[in-house]
Amino acid sequence: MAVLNITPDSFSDGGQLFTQKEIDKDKVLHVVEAMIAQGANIIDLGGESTRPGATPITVQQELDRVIPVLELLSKRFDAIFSVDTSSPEVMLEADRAGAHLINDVRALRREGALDAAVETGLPVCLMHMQNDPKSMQHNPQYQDVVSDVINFLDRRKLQCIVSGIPGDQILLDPGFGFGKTLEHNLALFSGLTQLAEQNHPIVVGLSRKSMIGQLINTEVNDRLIGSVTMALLAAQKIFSVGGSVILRVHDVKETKQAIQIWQATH
Ligand code: 8Y7
Repeated sequence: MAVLNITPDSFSDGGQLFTQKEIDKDKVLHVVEAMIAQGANIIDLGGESTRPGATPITVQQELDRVIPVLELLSKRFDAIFSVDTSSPEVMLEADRAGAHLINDVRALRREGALDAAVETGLPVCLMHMQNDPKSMQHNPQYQDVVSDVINFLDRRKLQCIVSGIPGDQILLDPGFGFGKTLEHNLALFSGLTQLAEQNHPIVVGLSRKSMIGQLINTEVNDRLIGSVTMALLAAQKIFSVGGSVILRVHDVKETKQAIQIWQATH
């Protein structure tokens, strides 16, 4: 799963698809074509930055950013398009514009989001986040981070099933970096095997995140090797218990190469 930020302010690649304040459609087409050529199966489009402390945008701004780009891409490319959103309006419009998956960092907790997701009939990725992007990194606390996260995802999953989303259309994600200290993130990383034993595909987003920066003391522009290494280790952990994994990454080519080497030698 390749990250495509349609935002002027994302922490890892903010604004690279913008010329002045306008989205550069030729650039988007070019970037996505390359992602697919390099081996991405899923393109995850997001219009709202969820970096720690990010200012929220209006639903209209999010629609204006995401929907035209999604329409353009889904007509042009035969890939799976995922929409990274928590807004019910965006879910419904994204479905009409050709989305195949809803990726919600708030696990469909925003008012109307669960109903909207049900209405689209699309598969959903439920991610764990403690509090919201504005406050999540202010002293996050857990009793036992692995079981707290698994219990949260289990409750959200049951809500989805009760509301009419089939269990086999639900993906789970521990939400690395979303309301977690380094210790929490590392515990969750070890706990990926337990999460995978829930028998849902696991989405893992570690790419360029600050936990990698903390482990190897590098800024965001120097986290490629760390990101690829962690993605590979996460995939191996999940595979070791027979689970399936989707790696959400910025660096498609490099991650794919690492996975290919593993597959060829496995
Ligand atoms: C994740 C995510 C982000 C993640 C899923 C970033 C939208 C921050 N992280 N979605 N989104 N999982 N499912 O660093 O870890 O890309 S935004």
